[in-house]
This record gives sequence, C-alpha cells and structure tokens, in this order.
Amino acid sequence: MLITHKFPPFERYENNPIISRDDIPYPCNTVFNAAACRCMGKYILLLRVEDLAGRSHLTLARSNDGINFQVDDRPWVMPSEDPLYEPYERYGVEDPRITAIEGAYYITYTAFGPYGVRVGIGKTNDFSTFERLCLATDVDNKDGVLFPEKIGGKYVMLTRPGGFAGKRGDIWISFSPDLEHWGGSRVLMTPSPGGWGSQKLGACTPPIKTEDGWLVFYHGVKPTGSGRIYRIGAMLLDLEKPYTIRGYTSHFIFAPEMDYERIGDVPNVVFPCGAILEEDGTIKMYYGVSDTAIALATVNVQDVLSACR
Ligand code: BMA
Repeated sequence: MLITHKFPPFERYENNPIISRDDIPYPCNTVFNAAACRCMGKYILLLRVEDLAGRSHLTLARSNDGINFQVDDRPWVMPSEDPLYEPYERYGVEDPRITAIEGAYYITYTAFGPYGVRVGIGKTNDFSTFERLCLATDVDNKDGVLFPEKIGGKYVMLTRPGGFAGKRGDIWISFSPDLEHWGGSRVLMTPSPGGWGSQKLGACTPPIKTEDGWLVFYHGVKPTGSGRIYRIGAMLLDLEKPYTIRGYTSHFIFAPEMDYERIGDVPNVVFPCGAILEEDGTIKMYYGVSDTAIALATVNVQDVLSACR
C-alpha cells in the first residue's frame, strides 16, 4: 500500500541547535536529550550532559522565551553515591523526562550501571532540590515516561523493556499506587517488521492531554547498513483507558534531515525528551540531535492530532 499522507508541518528553529557544548559553562563532551517543562513563569530544560569520561549527568537550563537558555554552572543530578542507587547509576544518569503531577515535578531518567539500565524516578517542587524516590524497574528497561494525572486512582508510566543487543524493544504501560510498586503491565505498541521503527520503539515525551486522547511522541529505530536511524511518530491513547491506542501516525512524522541531525557522535538521531503545549496550540518539541546538541522544532497540536486519526 502506498502511503500518501503528508508530514505535519514541523518548523525547525532557524538558529538550531539551541544548546551545544559551547553553552555549557564547564568542560564536557556533549549535551543532548533534554527534558522540558514550564515552572514559575520560566521554561526549564534538564539537559543530559556527557562528561569527558563519557558518562552522563543532568544539568538545568532556564529561559524566559523557550529559545534562549542560560545553563547552570554546575550539574544538578550526578550519579548517586548512596549505596541503594550507586551500583545502578555508576555509568551515568541519562535521558530525563519531566512530568508535572498535582503541583510537583517528577523526573524519570535512565540509570545506567554494570547490570544494565533501569528507570529511576525523582522529584522536585522548585528545581532547587532534587529528591530520589526509587528505581522503578529492574534491568533492562528505559524510556520511562509518566502521565501527568493519575488514571483510575493510579500513576501510569510507559517504559521500554528490552531492545538491547539488537533485540526487539516494545513500549509497555504499567500502573502504580505510589510510584514505586508497578504492575498491571501490558504491551502497548510493538515494532513493525521492515518498517521505520522495525528494531525498537520507545516513548519520548510525557503525554499531553488533548480532546482526542493522550498525545505521545515516540521514537522508532531502524537498523541500516550504515547504522541506526532514530525517527519520530505520534500516538493517541484513550484518556480513561490509556492502554488503548486511539490512533497513531501511519508513518514517521519527524526525521533527521539537517546536517546537525545527521552528523555528530551518533549520526542520524532525533530524540525528543520534552514537549511543551502553548496556549495557542503550538507544541515546542525539544530534541537531542546526533547525541551532540539540543534543537527545537514547533508544530501545531491540531496538525499532529489529524495525522494520528
Ligand atoms: C538510545 C539512547 C539515547 C540516544 C540514542 C542514540 O539508546 O541511549 O540516549 O540518543 O540511543 O544514540
């Protein structure tokens, strides 16, 4: 079948990338894959910064306009030295997502250590202090993304178990009474053989509530003769039964095209971890490019919803 739908019109910010290594006030290798939210009138990005040893930590950046960011002069979340966490974060903390729930900000991140990757959850009220809550999964699980509301009295999270060493990786959904104990897990979306996300999929951005359902951007990975390509699709989940997919884009809707998306430490990667819906219906999507910098693209939410229908 020939797919004839058009891409929803994403517009890349003309001066992309908006943050790169030169903007980090201390020595590092790269900065990429940033979580995003609004807090007390400011735009906040939580940056994944890879240090010169090759391990990642998280650093805050703040902005009044969502484009020009001031990066803190020191890391905010380093791999933990607490014996409860240290063995699982020894190689770094990566790929954060921020979800505001009932007035607090919850941060999911990938804890990376000698046993593999796990999903960690932390909390802040003001982006001053950071409190670790738990490691919510065992290995090999990552791409943890929390919903902004409890549904049926439970917290809801998407994760991606598997997908390592060339194996398939699917998006799963799980439920919890307290953010620490997760269950009721079901598979939500699986890679389609031969397609743009044929090897693995993972949730990218925390669900945005719309009249048509929870809107989630997700990535799909396709292996090729010259390495993997990371591209982006969108799906809509039922507001009350979020394990039910109401719609999804029949093809990827955003992909590496510009030089800064194609060239870097890991080429051909676009990897959003944050999306902010503005009052006028514009979504600001913050995405890592080639594991080397952070870029911004905007799209109208209605255009993405129609592409999902
Ligand atoms: C994924 C994650 C991302 C990264 C991507 C491309 O597995 O580790 O942080 O951007 O690979 O290297």
